[in-house]
Amino acid sequence: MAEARDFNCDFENKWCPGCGNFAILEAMKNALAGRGLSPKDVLMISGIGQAGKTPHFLKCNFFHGLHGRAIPLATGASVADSRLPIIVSMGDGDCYGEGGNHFLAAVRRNPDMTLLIHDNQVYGLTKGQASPTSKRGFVTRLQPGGVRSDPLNPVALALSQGAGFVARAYCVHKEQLSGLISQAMDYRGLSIINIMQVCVSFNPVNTYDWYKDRIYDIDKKGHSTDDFQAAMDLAFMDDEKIPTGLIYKKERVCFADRVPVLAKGALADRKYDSAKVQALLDKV
Ligand SMILES: Cc1ncc(C[n+]2csc(CCOP(=O)(O)OP(=O)(O)O)c2C)c(N)n1
Ligand SMILES: [Mg+2]
Repeated sequence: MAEARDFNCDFENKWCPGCGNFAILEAMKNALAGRGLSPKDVLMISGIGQAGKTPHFLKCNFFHGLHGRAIPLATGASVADSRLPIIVSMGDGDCYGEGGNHFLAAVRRNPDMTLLIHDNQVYGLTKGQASPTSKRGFVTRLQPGGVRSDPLNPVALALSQGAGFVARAYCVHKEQLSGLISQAMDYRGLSIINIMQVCVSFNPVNTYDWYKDRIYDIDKKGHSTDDFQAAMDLAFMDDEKIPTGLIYKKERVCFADRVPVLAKGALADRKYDSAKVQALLDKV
């Protein structure tokens, strides 16, 4: 029987005390153990940032890639071996800024992976610059007059582009989050969970106190996850009330089913025929 502590890793953790990432990590371990998985059964992929360090602190197979580039790495891995569940951990900057175009491509392709975005609305690792999800007026040392752009709305963006599994979560509500992670892993295709994450060092606005009276669970309000219009309404939160839970779910064709050659099974199991490859190269 798998337990959350099987995923503990003794790599020294330098996240700030009180960081919302600790709760996200715990929710991940609970979700994985709850599914009876062991560390060798999971592949985690991340980019750069504090969120990108998550796989260092979780015992599993992992690849820590370049800033913004976790999604293409994960897509490649899913093509090579579609049997391994893939979890991608990215920060808001990593996913929607540096990796924004990869995010869009992934929504269109629908590769089978669970994408967790640790959305603290700031560039944490590099000490507090504005990110694409920072609110207008958010003051940082680099933006002393406040951010002038409007924030990106990741949930609305994912929905509008046809994503088939879109959820919003809050780091403190670990039980809801681990349940969502597990549901996301059941979904065949790209499952996106935008996790509202507190950054105790560089986001003095969106604190634990700030979230306390704003966050609410949509499951308790009888939301239908197949209602696109209702999902869009939930996407456009106004900061006074922040709905969390599974916002939208529909079946879509997975990337592996769009590429005929992948129907023959995992590439990792295929025999490599050097003569065929050479013959192909000789034609060039
Ligand atoms: C191509 C590239 N640009 C910029 C950087 C510098 N950099 C490293 S992490 C980071 C921001 C990370 O912010 P986010 O993705 O929100 O993660 P967080 O640290 O907040 O978890 C930046 C700009 C980099 N490493 N590579
Ligand atoms: Mg961030």
